[in-house]
Amino acid sequence: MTGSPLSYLSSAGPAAKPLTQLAWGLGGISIAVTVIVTLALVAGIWRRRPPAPAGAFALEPGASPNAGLAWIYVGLGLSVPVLAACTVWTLFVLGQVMHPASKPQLTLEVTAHQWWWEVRYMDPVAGRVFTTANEIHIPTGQPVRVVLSSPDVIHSFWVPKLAGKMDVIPGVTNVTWIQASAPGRYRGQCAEFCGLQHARMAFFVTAESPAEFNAWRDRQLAPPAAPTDATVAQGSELFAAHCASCHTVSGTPAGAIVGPDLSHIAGRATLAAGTIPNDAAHLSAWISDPDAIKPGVLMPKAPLSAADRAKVVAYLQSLT
Ligand code: HEC
Ligand SMILES: [Cu+2]
Repeated sequence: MTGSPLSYLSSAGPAAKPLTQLAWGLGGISIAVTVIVTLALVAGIWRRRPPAPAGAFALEPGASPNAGLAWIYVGLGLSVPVLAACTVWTLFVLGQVMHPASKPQLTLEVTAHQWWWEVRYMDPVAGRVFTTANEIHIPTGQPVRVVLSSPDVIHSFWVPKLAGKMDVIPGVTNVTWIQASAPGRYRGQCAEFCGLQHARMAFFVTAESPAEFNAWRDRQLAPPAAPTDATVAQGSELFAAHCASCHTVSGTPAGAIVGPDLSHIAGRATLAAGTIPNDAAHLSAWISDPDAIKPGVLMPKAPLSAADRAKVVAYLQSLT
């Protein structure tokens, strides 16, 4: 249960750990309360009043109509301090996860779109800023600042193992942070209903050692190699004609930002916000009819023959 990717009952970093402890604590208290109340109820049913003599008033002789009131004071005396402690604990946890222990060195601008995630890696040097989608890489052991915005509707950024939810609201910039203590691939999910494909708006955070992260970042910064193979070259021309109105491939004239940046699409494990694996067969199926895979998706079918589609797929697979 705690091992499943979206379980918040286990955590992998300091932004999520206090929340995990709170979830176990409040869960445990709720279960204890339910058990105590149930036992008291069963005991009450078990210890019936002695039957009243025939024709007598239903109250036991000599019983006060307020009998039992003392138990209400016992109940209040037990539950008020526990509820007050839960409130204080919750406020304390909110304070703990508000800010990381050290100032983040890395800032990501994450834009939630219907139904995918645009991720921009910020850098003080303008030439070292780049954009990717749906698969976020971060270095382990340090906080990463995440600045959230949305051009369409309300979404919510949630990586349960790394941090609590943060809403992404049009016209508002919300800021959160994530941190992974250990390398791994952590699943994220849009956590605010945002339309037809809300369920297929997942993403991944890959945490790797700072050295591996820097190597990944350098690969993202370099434009993909120019086609050397004839099929790939034809694929790039077809891409320019049919796809460049929405997608960017760095180092080429394709520079539109309606859909995800595809500069290094071959380096991603999944397509369309974690919906399908990234391989030749799924790429081809996606291009031929995205709506069949993700109904309502904002990418149209490409009017390409099977042969041309294979060339476009070869081109996309060359974008490492
Ligand atoms: C009208 C704009 C538009 C056009 C034209 C378009 N796309 Fe897309 N594309 C999108 C959008 C929007 C998405 C995101 C879909 C989603 O996941 O909800 C997308 C997603 C993708 C993805 C998945 C990317 C990822 O990061 O998972 C691939 C691959 C892709 N498109 C390839 C193509 C190819 C190849 C063409 C040309 C044959 C093309 N697209 C034409 C808008 C477009
Ligand atoms: Cu959503």
